[in-house]
Amino acid sequence: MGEIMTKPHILQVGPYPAWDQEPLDAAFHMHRLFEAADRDAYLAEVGPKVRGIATRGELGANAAMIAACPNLEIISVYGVGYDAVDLAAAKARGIRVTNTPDVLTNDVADLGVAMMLVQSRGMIGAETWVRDGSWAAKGLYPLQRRVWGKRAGVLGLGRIGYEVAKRLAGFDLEIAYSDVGPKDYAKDWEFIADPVALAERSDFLFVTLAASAATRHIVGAKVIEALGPNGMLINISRASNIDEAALLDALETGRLGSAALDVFEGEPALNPRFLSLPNVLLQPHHASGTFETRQAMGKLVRDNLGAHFAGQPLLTPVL
Ligand code: 8YV
Repeated sequence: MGEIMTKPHILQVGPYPAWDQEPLDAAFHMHRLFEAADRDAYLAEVGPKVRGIATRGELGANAAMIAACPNLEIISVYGVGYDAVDLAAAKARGIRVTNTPDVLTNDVADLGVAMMLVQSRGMIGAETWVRDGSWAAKGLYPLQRRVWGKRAGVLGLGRIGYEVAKRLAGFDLEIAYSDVGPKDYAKDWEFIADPVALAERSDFLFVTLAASAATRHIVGAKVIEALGPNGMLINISRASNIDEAALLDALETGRLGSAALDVFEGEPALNPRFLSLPNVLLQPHHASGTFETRQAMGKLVRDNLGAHFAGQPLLTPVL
């Protein structure tokens, strides 16, 4: 060996924890787009050197970013969702794309189920009731809604949807799911092809679909109203799967009972109408946000980049 390797130049779209940043800085020339005052000027300057993009699920890599990097070979996504990557642009140029599946599945499922429990039992309000002295001053906290034994619908029975359903089975929920077709690994659960029919028979509807142009607003006014005034919508996928305007209208008018949401259109800014609703539980896109999972995600991002530049097979390729 003994040859001096030139470190590949990587465009970094968003921040990573120090435990990822340090090894990335050691192995590659990292160019931090998110720190640039003028992103277009920065892209024009570093783009020609860039052979890899390291991004986050929600940030992706758009056509302009890909076009600004004429020598781009690989896009490594920190996240299972790659809907924010312009796959057509990548494919047209033979650019490889990787994501971080599997390592986050259980945490995302945990958070979805936790949101259902917290919201159904009114735990955020109950905590405030204790902290602000209402318990002593006003007495008993209002009664809440039971979870166990109810009917849950899982929209999208992929890796995350499957883990959600498995957990719900532990709460003796009656489970049904929608997907492109029945799954052989879901024999105990009812398959209902039509999302409106799924929502109609469900008390809790979990949205666990990989987002794409085909699933955009798949949860529209009809699904939301079928879920109804006693129903709860839980979204741990992407905001684009839900017609957010229809959701806000239904929550404001009581045509939908409640929602527990980890993702929002235009996040981290969100529609201020959400903030004045008493019947929503809001989370900051944090379903994969544990030390353990984020460490595994960061390692996969690095290992995919490392494998690519070493001429080895990618660990978790999308393209
Ligand atoms: C991450 C995600 O929060 O996996 C995904 O697709 O959206 C989340 O796990 C995100 O990608 C981290 O930036």
